[in-house]
Amino acid sequence: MATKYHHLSDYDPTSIPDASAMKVGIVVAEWNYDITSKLMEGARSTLIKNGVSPENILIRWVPGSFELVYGAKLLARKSEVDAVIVLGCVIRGETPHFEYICSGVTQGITALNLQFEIPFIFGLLTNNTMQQSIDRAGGVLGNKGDEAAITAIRMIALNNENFR
Ligand code: DLZ
Repeated sequence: MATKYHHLSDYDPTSIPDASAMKVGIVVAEWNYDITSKLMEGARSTLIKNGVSPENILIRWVPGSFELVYGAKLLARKSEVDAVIVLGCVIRGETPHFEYICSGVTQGITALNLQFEIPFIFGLLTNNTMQQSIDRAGGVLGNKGDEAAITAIRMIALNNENFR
């Protein structure tokens, strides 16, 4: 999503739907905390900047990215949020762990999107190096947390539309 050529952090605020009545859940992984805490701050501040009230933002931490799917499911089941954003950072190592975690989260979030009537937003950094993650967590390529927040607002607005 956040490449050198395309990222949403420089969005046009006038094009974002009214978010003042929206409730948003955020699930964040503690693994790579220096990165994920910045993603979380980006998401939270972007939601607030676009009208979501702080008391309507529900944040829950989970140990690692693999736990994001279960955390997101709990928020969907046990709270009344209109969308759930998951935020995590997986950095490629020397073993195939990276592939397993990334594919588990991707498939899990896809399944939740099909299972529930609210959108689940994929804010997982899947990078080869720590520098790539730094660049995407408030660095030169913006903040993927901001992008996830804007995506959540747009998807909630879409869900609220009358299609008839
Ligand atoms: C085990 C593990 C590894 C090796 N790497 C990461 C990572 O880069 N990013 C991340 O968010 N979590 C990692 N984890 C932890 C797993 O996501 C998970 O928390 C554990 O396997 C326990 O289920």
